[in-house]
Amino acid sequence: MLSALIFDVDGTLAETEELHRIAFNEAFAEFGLDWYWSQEAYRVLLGVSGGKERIRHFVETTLDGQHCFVDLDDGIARLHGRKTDIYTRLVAAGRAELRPGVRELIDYAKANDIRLAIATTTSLPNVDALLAAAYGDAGGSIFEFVCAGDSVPAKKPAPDIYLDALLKLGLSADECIAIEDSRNGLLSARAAGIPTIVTPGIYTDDQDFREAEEVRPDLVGLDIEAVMAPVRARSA
Ligand code: XBP
Ligand code: MG
Repeated sequence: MLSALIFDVDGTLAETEELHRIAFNEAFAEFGLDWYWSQEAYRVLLGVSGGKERIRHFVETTLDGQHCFVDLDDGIARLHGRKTDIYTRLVAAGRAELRPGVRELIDYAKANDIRLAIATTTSLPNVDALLAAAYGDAGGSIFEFVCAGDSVPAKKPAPDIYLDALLKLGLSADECIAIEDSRNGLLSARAAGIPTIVTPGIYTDDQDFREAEEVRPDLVGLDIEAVMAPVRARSA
């Protein structure tokens, strides 16, 4: 019995990673840093989940540990905080739209008593901004639980954020379906035992999704019950 859909956010609910990249570069410029993440570089950097972790990885690898901050942790925190402000402003200005089929699938779930949750690496203000842009004042009530960012010890591909969603929902993994866009997200959901549908995004279209129940260009026309049939047969 399908009891819940657990959505990823970036690249899944909406194609947002290009906005994140723009926000990172604007924050770098505001801080007077000569850092710039091209689309090509960002595709590689997205292998590291979490904006703060991604900045640290960039410093430790591309910059060989060289930076101008007196305290790197503090510098990353301030830089990422500014990036989040810039990103949420871009989303509030209407620069992010739900991907094709997302709104209809959410409507179907609500009409058929399928519960809804979010499991994302991104920061909570980013989720709030996207849901407000997509649903207005109702944005805060679309998903029963929003599990996001630093609320768990380890980010994707670790299972932590999906295990947190299962715990909050009070459901077992085989009662749910996860919807993701990236290999990190797929591995995270699968490590939590959750069957997963993947809709690759512009930055993840070259990744390996062999562990997915289904890989599709978008969610238009998705028959979610049909996806669950083989899952139910396996767990019968
Ligand atoms: C994708 C991520 C996030 C975003 C940037 O999250 O890895 O880090 O790239 O957001 P999702 P932050 O799990 O929704 O695909 O800078 O707030 O981390
Ligand atoms: Mg994603």
